[in-house]
Amino acid sequence: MRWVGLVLLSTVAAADPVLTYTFDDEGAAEGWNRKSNTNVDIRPPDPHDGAGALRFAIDPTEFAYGWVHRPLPEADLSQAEGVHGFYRAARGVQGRLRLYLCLATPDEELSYFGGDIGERGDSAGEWIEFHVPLRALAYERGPIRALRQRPLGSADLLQFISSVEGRQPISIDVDTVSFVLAADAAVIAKRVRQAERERMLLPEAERQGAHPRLLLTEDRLAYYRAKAQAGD
Ligand SMILES: [Ca+2]
Repeated sequence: MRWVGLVLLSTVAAADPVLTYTFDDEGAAEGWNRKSNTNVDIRPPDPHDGAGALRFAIDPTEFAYGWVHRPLPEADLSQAEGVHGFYRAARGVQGRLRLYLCLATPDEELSYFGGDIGERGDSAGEWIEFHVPLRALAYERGPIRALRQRPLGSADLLQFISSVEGRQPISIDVDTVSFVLAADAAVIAKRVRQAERERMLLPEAERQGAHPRLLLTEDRLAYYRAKAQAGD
């Protein structure tokens, strides 16, 4: 029984995120590098939590995308299951928000592993919870071809990148970004999927995203309503 107790304690301890960016400290913008057409601000109104959030504003005049990134801190991320957080974009703003881990190799180019956070149009000015499993990050380029080939370290980067549709500058807020362990990731992922389904069930007039959605025929609508009620 003692062994079981130790396992349970270990499970409880695992409930804390490995690492969290709250963006609440005065110096929270430091360390975030940005593309030339992207600006960073950590004091947008109404952060998701605490005193600040990370706002990055992209001017699409020259490039139809922008990004911010920063080196990872010295932390053991070997047990991290995914990246959890919240994002927000103004109503009517379309485009795809993505997350990258950029792995450094001395004297070589970075290796990029990317995955979707979500459609900005889904936000419509509200905070949207996201979870990107690390196993869902796909290799794009660079000498390191597998994310778990070596431990993540402080030479590696966490990057947020977004495309911009149209010619008007846009801004995106992210807040409370954590590397989470498997015990939390399962609960979070279920909650995020539930919220996605609820957004799909919104009447057409309330939907903001321009991306192709499920064709909600009557039988599919019934299926997704049943799934939403089941909490799956
Ligand atoms: Ca915050």
